[in-house]
Amino acid sequence: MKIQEAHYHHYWDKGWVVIEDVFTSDEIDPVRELATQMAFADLPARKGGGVDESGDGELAPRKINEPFRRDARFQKLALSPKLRSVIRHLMGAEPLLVTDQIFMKPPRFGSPKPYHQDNAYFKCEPAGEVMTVWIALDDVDEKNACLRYIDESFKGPVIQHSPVEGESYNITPSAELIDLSRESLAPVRKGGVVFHHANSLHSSHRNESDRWRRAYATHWASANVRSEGNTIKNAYFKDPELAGIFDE
Ligand SMILES: O=C(O)CCC(=O)C(=O)O
Repeated sequence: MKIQEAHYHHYWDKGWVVIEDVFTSDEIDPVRELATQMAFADLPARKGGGVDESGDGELAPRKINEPFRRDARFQKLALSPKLRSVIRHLMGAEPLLVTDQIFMKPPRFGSPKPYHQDNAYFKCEPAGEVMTVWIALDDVDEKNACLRYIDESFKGPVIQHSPVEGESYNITPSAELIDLSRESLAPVRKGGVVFHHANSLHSSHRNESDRWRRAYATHWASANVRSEGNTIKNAYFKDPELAGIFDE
């Protein structure tokens, strides 16, 4: 897998880039099946944590935290040499895995993710060596809630975010700080990957289609990165229990 100059320039001009066909269906399918099984297990017990509820009480999976800790199939995909080679090129440093999540939006479900910068949560410096790598497990377009970016927003600092009313797990900047005239959509096919800078403002809408929208998001930093909170202290690459996986 070789990245092109155009990918590199798009990333450093806009703060994000889509690269198609990083993974084949044979590589994605086992991970997608497993993620879906895990997402439906114990759904009622997980209410209030990564589960969406419709007005009439129907439950749907929304998020799985830290799947990498739970199964070798996630480890294989996240640590695949071809993926790490792209991240290394874009970031200009050796990428180390910090954490991961599965984001799920079943058909006609999937609560919106409000605009945010990942670094408002991570509080890492230098931000240019922190990246989110979002692996599409389905074909994703505008109808089934592709990612949306504010172009060039990564060129500024982390702006003030406040909790969203009734959604304490979401923080977002006030509306006047989000220049929607600079919004771009990032559709991507299954097996493609969206890469974004930690300071890029991004969001996604509800899934309005009758298709699934699943993604495996991995978060990376270089060895130079420090965090104000526990992001780096708790990173996978620092965890002695996972050391054997990274040594392989
Ligand atoms: O999948 C989504 O809708 C949100 C993803 C996101 O915010 C992220 O990966 O940083």
